[in-house]
Amino acid sequence: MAAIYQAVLDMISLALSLLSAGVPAVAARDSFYPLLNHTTYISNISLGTYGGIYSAPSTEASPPSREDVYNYCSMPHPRVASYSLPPPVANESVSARLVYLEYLQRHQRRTPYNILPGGENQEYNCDNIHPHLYAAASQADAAAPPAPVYGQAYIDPSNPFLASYVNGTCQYPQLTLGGLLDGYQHGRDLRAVYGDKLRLLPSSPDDPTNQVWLRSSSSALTQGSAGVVLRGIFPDHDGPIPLHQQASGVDTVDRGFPCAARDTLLASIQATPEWNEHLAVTAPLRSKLAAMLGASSSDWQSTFDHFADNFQARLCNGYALPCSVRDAAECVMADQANEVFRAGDWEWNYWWRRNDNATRYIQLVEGLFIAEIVRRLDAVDQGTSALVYSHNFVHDGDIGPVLGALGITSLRWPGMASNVAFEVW
Ligand SMILES: *[C@@H]1O[C@H](CO)[C@@H](O)[C@H](O)[C@H]1NC(C)=O
Ligand SMILES: *[C@@H]1O[C@H](CO)[C@@H](O)[C@H](O)[C@H]1NC(C)=O
Ligand SMILES: *[C@@H]1O[C@H](CO)[C@@H](O)[C@H](O)[C@H]1NC(C)=O
Ligand SMILES: *[C@@H]1O[C@H](CO)[C@@H](O)[C@H](O)[C@H]1NC(C)=O
Ligand SMILES: CC(=O)N[C@H]1CO[C@H](CO)[C@@H](O)[C@@H]1O
Repeated sequence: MAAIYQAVLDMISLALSLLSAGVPAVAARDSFYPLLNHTTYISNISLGTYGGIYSAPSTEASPPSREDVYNYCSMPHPRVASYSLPPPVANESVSARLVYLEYLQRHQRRTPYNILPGGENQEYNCDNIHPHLYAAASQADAAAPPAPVYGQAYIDPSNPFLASYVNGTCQYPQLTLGGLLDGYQHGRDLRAVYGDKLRLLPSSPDDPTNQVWLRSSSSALTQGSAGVVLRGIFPDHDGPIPLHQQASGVDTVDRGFPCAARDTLLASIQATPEWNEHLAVTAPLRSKLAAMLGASSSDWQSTFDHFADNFQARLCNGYALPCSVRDAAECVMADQANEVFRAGDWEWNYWWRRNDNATRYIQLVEGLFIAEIVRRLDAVDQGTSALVYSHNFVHDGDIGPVLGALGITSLRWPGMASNVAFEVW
């Protein structure tokens, strides 16, 4: 048992090394972990994106980036070219076989959650992707096979809210074509590593022997990502695949369950002198963006979540940074966006690593989900489980606390498709 846990710990450190950031300008592997423990990281304009990539083509898969580069739009994932065996396996000092993979990933890239309160100066177009939604009787021979309907988003020109919203053919958020193509590549790469090379994955998710467990949050975004990633993993599989979801009112991922203690603790975390210092050093930036984009409400001003989300969604899908709707000459500059992203990184590190109550906060937000993972690992250890592969399609708000729990040195905002692979050898 101890040996297995040691192997799990080894693999956790491998997974962490696969996950995060690098900076060509700063010495490669050190820059994986920016000095996020001080607000000078936010205010120091010369840091730019700290080596991070914030762009991706709109209608093609993201080009693969180096495994140690923080690519917000498409985070590095296991690939045959960069995968390394655990050191004692690689140097043959132990003879071991991979017996279990627990894989977590954030969904792929998408449109924003947060539309600028003053309106958007561009349309979002999602005509090139069809989010399918239909129900079918579980008996294949039932008398009522459904038509494969899909969601075609639009806004009626007479809708009075259009003037201060965003025109186009998307839902917010939704998977984009670029995200779909990235997801397919992600799945193909996992098949190449964990199927072809390490011979762990079965060829089909149909599991009379209960070898495969697939789960998503109750969001269309994670479900759409699952469909395309799983096609990459199971290219020859025909027919439907069960994607497990807990009831959304009590889901243990994506903050699905109500928890007053969690909300109270977050309020106290966001009232400390350090938190207030980060608001003070960003006051000039926040007030410029508020005036330009009509974003002065506390939703937009109390954290960098909304600005970062809005800018990332544009840059990760081939659009430009926003301009004021009233004055087309007044636009968000790259330096401003970079400061927003650095502030976002600082906040994620503060929430999940640095604040005095981070451990308690992780327990309240993610403890139930982490316990589910630990129970699966225990069952594998005790030989009471037939599972060989579990894949969870979740959110940044799940990956962040898991990485905090694992003790990541410093935590940048977990980008699109950021992932953790727990391997049991
Ligand atoms: C931040 O971390 C660095 C490196 O560990 C350390 O030298 C520095 O004192 C820390 N700063 C603060 C404000 O804790
Ligand atoms: C800003 O970052 C640069 C490295 O890019 C560093 O040399 C400089 O000392 C930093 N300035 C401050 C005020 O921290
Ligand atoms: C193999 O690698 C492990 C882990 O790095 C190390 O502890 C061990 O000494 C190595 N064994 C040999 C024979 O090189
Ligand atoms: C919204 O987009 C549609 C389709 O491109 C266009 O016909 C319409 O004029 C646009 N409406 C506004 C208010 O921009
Ligand atoms: C709600 C809670 O647990 N608050 C604690 C956060 O950390 C500070 C400093 O360690 C404690 O004093 C609080 O009680």
